[in-house]
Amino acid sequence: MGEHGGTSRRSVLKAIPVAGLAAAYGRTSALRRAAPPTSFPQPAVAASRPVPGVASPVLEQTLDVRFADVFVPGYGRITTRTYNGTVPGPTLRVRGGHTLRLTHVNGLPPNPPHSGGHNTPHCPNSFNLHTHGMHVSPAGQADNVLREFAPRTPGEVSAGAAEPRYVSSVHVPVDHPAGTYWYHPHLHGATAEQIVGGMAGVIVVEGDVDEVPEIRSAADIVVCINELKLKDGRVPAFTSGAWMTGVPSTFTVNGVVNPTLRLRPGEVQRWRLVAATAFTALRLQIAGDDGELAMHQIAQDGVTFARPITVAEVNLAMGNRADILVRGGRPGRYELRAAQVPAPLMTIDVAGAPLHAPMALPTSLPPGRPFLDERDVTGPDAHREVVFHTDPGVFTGPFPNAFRILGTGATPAADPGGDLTRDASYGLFDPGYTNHTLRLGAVERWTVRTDETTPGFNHPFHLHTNWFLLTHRNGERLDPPVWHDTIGLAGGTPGDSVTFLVRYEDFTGRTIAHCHQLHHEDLGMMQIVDYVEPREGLSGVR
Ligand SMILES: [Cu+2]
Repeated sequence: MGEHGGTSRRSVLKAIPVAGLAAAYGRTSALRRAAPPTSFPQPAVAASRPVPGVASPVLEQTLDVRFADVFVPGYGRITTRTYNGTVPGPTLRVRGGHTLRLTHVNGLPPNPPHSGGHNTPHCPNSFNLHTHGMHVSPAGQADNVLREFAPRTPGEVSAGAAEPRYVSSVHVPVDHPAGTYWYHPHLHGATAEQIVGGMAGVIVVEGDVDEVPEIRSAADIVVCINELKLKDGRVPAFTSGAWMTGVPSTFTVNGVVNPTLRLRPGEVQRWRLVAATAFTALRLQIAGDDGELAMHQIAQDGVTFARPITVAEVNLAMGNRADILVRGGRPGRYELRAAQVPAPLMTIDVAGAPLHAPMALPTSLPPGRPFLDERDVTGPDAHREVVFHTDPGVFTGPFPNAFRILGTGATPAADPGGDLTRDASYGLFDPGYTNHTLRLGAVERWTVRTDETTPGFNHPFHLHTNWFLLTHRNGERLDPPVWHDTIGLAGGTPGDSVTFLVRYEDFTGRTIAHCHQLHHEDLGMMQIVDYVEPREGLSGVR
């Protein structure tokens, strides 16, 4: 397999200035786009290219995973599990019809022994690949989060065996919406520890929205927000439920604490905001001494809106993305801040000569997905209601809380006649149990509710493989409804709910729905969904 990138290019994967960025784009169409106007850290870029004998272009990239020493400007040197020695990993740019062909090298040490059951953290040195938000196959070698890319065993290390390599091959449908997605490891039991060490990268699907004249002339800037959990320059091992307590989060944008972006008065930039966070939902604003910069949101979770929506704040739960247009106004310093995060995420320096004619904002956009019609939902079988619920003090040992998903399709209790609040199985992840059988072509309504009384326990709901159309929050209709792949539910607000419509399309296979507060997921707040052909499976909801 050809490689362009991978370990040999580690030295360039950091804070590349404009010239380096253009070089990294190489032979792609990206050279047509306006480059960022000043030096601003951007991840390295890997792009698809024609491959002899293959009908459509392929993005070939090695993702080399091992402990690496990384310098985080504004924090210092850290030692952490990385993709290709950088935080975040390289940005992967494809178009509909292309294929991602990724080679994963597992250069991590052997896994420590584990005896605590599958719903406690385990196998921190195994991983896999999730292409978060993308509508691609969840099966085989594609977006299959039930695979495991294991490291060498102690015996293999002693014997000098080669580091294992694993392949992902993800075909992007030709009509895939153009937008912003991301990749990260998703092995149950290891996800949180790996993501808070910086294992995350951005996927850009290029397409129609990029050709809108006002967007084509705007600089295309990745803003990948990582939440690192570091103590003495390392991620502490996930050995107790209180793991994150007392370890402050370090937030970086493209691997730098509070980098500065230059924006000229009148200039419009397109920012691809990615919440590659594990624990913290981000309520984002841009404010300065002399006022705010408006955010003109053009997409949510990779799906372009019908028109830009001007908002004072953008809410990103863990895993969400938003594409926004920002136009430089009054000169001065502004900060991108998230509520509840004490330090600014990045600084915006509006400076320089004003543009002779301010750049325009588009008035309409090519919508990424059509809306679903609620009239397609018929019958009581089309409604699933799931509930995020925590029971404290259920287990002895370092992980006492039971993080459950109850309601439709809940994992059965070990003792159905007993005290369900103390049950060791009820509503907890069981990889052998199918919580939801979802038939292709069906349109269903889900309501996801939280019982959560603890403010710190927010529970973003994430469904793999298919977007859903959020129609209601707490029973109130959204106008317009918005496509998501992840939707936040705050802790401390028991009774809060979201309602969405979803049509299961194109791909069969077993995958998952889960809470995207990632230590909850590792502890069992996850379900198996099985996408099946229409004639398979039981009729109705299960
Ligand atoms: Cu949760």
